[in-house]
Amino acid sequence: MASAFSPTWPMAYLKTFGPRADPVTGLTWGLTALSVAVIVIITVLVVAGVAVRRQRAAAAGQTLAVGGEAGGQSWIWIGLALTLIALIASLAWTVAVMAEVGSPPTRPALTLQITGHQWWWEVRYLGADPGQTFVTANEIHIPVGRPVLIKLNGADVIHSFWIPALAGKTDTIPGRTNQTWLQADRPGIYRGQCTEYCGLQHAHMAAFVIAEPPDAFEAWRQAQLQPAAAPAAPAATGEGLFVEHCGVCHTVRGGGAAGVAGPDLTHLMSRATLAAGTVPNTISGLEGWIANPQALKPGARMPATELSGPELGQLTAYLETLK
Ligand code: HEC
Ligand SMILES: [Cu+2]
Repeated sequence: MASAFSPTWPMAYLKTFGPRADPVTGLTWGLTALSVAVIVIITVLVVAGVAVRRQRAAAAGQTLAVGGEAGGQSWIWIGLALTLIALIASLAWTVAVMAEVGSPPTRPALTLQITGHQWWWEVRYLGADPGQTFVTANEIHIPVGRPVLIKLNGADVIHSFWIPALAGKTDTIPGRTNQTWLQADRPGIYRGQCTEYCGLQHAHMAAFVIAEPPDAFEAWRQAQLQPAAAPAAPAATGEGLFVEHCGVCHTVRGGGAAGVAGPDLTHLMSRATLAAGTVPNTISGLEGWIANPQALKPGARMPATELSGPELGQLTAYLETLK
C-alpha cells in the first residue's frame, strides 16, 4: 500500500488535493502571511522610530529620545484604519471560505455513514436500497474527482474524523449525526487519523481514503456488495471455528456470523491493513493479530482467543478466502 501514490505520507495538511480542503489551505497560508507581515511591519516601525529619535536627540545634545511634542496622534488613526482594513478583509475571506466548503459543489456521488469506535472506523456505504448497502472498515474507497458526503456518528465516546489532505476535522459524537464531505482530485491513498483523544489506542486509529478512477471504484463496490463465497474443504473447518469463536462480534455476509461489535470481515482480504492501520494484512500479520490482539494493540476490544496451532491455521485459511 505504501508503494502507491501517497501524497500525504506521513500526514500533511498544508498541501491539499480537493475543493473541500484547498480553499482552507489558501486561507491558512494567507492569514499566516498577513500575521507575519504585521509583525515585521510593526517591528521595523518601532525599531526605526527609536533609532531615528535617538539620533536626533544625540545630534541636539539631549539624552531623552522620546519627547512630549504634539502631532503623533495622526499615526494612531492611520494605524487603526490599516488594522481595521486587515481585520475586516480576513473576516470576509474566512466567511467566504466557510461558505465555499460548507457543502459539496455538485450532487455527491455517494453517501457514507462512518461510525467511530474504540478504536476503529466502521464505514457504511449507503445504497438506494438495503441490498445496495454494505459495510467495511478503516479503508475508505471513493471515486476520484467526485464529492462524497459523509455522515458521522460515535459508537462509544467522542472521536474526530480527519483526512488532512482532503478535509478538516469533524467530531463523531454518540447520539448525534455530524456531516462533512470530501473530494480527492488525484488518485492515491490519503492517510487520516482520529484526532480527538478517545482512550488507550487513540494513536492506533488510522483511516485511509483510497481515491480511485471511477471504473476501479465501481469494480471495488460491486465486489464489496457480494456475499462471501462458500469456502472449500480445509477452510470450511475454519469457518466453523470462526462462527463459534468470532461470530459473536464479527459479520461475514453469506456466512454464519452476524456480530456487530467488531469490523465486518466479509471482504477482509481486500484491505491492506488490520486494526485501523496497526498491522499489515499479511498471513503473519493476520495470524499474529488473531492469536493475540492485545500484544499488538493493548486494550483493543478484541480478546485473545484460545486456539491450538492447527486451529489457528484453519481459521486463517478461512479468513484468506474472504476476498
Ligand atoms: C468481543 C468481540 C470480538 C471477538 C470475540 C473477536 N473480535 Fe475480532 N475484532 C473485534 C474488534 C472490536 C476489532 C477492532 C479492533 C481495533 O481495530 O481496535 C476486531 C478486529 C478484528 C480484525 C481486524 C479487522 C480489520 O479490518 O481491521 C480481524 C481480522 C479480526 N478481528 C478477526 C477475529 C477473529 C478471527 C476472531 C475469532 C478468533 C475474532 N476476531 C474475535 C472484536 C472481536
Ligand atoms: Cu481518538
